[in-house]
Parts: sequence; structure tokens; C-alpha cells
Amino acid sequence: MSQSPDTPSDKDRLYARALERVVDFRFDEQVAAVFPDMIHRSVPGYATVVHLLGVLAARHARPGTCIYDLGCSLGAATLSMARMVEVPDVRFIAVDNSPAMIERAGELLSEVAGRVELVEADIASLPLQPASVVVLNYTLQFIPPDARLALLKRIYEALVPGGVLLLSEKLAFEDATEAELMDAAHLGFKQAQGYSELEISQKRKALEQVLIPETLDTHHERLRQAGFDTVVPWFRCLNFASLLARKA
Ligand code: GEK
Repeated sequence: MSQSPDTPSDKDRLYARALERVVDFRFDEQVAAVFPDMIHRSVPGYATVVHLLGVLAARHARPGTCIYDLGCSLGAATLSMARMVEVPDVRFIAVDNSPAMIERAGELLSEVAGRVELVEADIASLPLQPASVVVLNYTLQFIPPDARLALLKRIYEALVPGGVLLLSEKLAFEDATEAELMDAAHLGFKQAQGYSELEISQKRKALEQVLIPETLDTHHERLRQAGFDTVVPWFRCLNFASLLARKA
């Protein structure tokens, strides 16, 4: 069987041994090599979300437009969309600023090679072509919070009327009890996926300054501020949520 971003990878053991110093998380070669295993075992509902991105893209894709996957990692969302979108004359553009991710995505996307353009670039400054679907699947959380509105505004500007942004994020909570409950549930999920307490705590430290989650309200408000008329949640699993934001 040929490899693709949704076939199992090597097992993620990056934080299994006690590290002298836990440095900030980076999407380097080591992470790219184990990424499918890492994300399936860390993000509850990931496989369902990726599948549904294909279903939703198929509904909203329009001929003569682009379909962007911003922060594509190994291209799992792009593969799902390329398999399901049937309208003609669409360009799939998958973007990531990690050279290791882009290189590996090129190897894994052979099934849809020729239909997908892989671009190594910072999505905070990449000019966007007219698009009917833009995916930010667990990527906005890695963009500095003060740069997020500008990115969403540029996505809004690039979308054709009726176009959609499909946004998935880890959530923060204002209410302390809700935060505690969801944090404990996510911890339980990761333990059930075979991660040890040491792995979980070292990874948490590595991500502390890198992955900045926000509340669902903050996302709703910012999407409205960026111009989106309709914002609908379409998936929620523990402390992770997916929203559809449509341009009228
Ligand atoms: C999936 N969407 O499998 N510009 C471009 N890429 C970036 C930037 C940036 N400024 N910042 C971070 N990234 C994928 C999963 S992972 C989520 C997305 C996670 C990239 C980064 O290199 C990484 O590949 C991706 O965003 C985030 O559906 O690991 O939790």
C-alpha cells in the first residue's frame, strides 16, 4: 500500500525520555516523521474532522477558484478535499512554513500529485488568489494572537461570495470549572492513546509559548470583525472545535 498523510506513521516517542531542557516545539524533521501518529493521538476527533473537511469542501467548491489548506502539515485535509471535490477547474494549494512538512507532504501526496500545488511560505504574509474554500485546520493557534485578525481579513477578502473558511482550533475557557473539566478530559484522552504522564507534561511545556488557544467567543467575535456574516460550529470534541465562516 502506498503511503499517504492518513496512513499510520512511525510512533511518536519524541517526549518519552526525560529531557534535560524542554525547548519550544518546532515542526522539524523529527516531528514530520511521526506527525500522523502524533496528531491522531493528541487531537480528539481529528480523523472525523479531516473526513468532514472533504465533505464540506465538496459542497462549497466553485469552478475557477482556489481551495487553500493553510498550515497543511503533511496535507491530510488537502488529500481529503482532493478526493471528494468533483467540480472542475479548481486549484488545490497547500501551504506550510515548515520545510520538513512540505518535503514529506510532497512524498505522501502522490495519489493527487499534479492536482495539488505545495507551497513553502508563511501564511501570515502569503498573497491569496480568489478562493471558494480556505482551511485553517488547527493552524491559527500557532499564529501570534495579534496577527490573527489581519490573516482572517485577508482570507475574507480572497473568498468569492458564498465562499467559506473552515477553521478548527484547540479551545481555551473563561470559566475555570469548564477549563478544568475539559483539560482533565483531554489528559484522559491522551493517556488512553498511550501517552505517559512524562510525555504529556514535557510536550505541554514545549507548546506553552507556541500554541495559544482562545475561547470560542473570541473566535466568533474575530470572525465577525473580519467580515464573515455567518459563523456556524460544525464539530466539537472535548476542548477542540471546528467552525464554518461564510462570506455572504
Ligand atoms: C492537518 N492542518 O493535518 N505559516 C505556515 N504554516 C504554519 C505557520 C505559518 N505562519 N505557523 C504554523 N504553521 C494540519 C495540521 S498542525 C497542527 C496543522 C498541530 C504550520 C506548522 O508548520 C504545522 O505544520 C501546522 O501549521 C500546524 O490538518 O500540529 O497541532
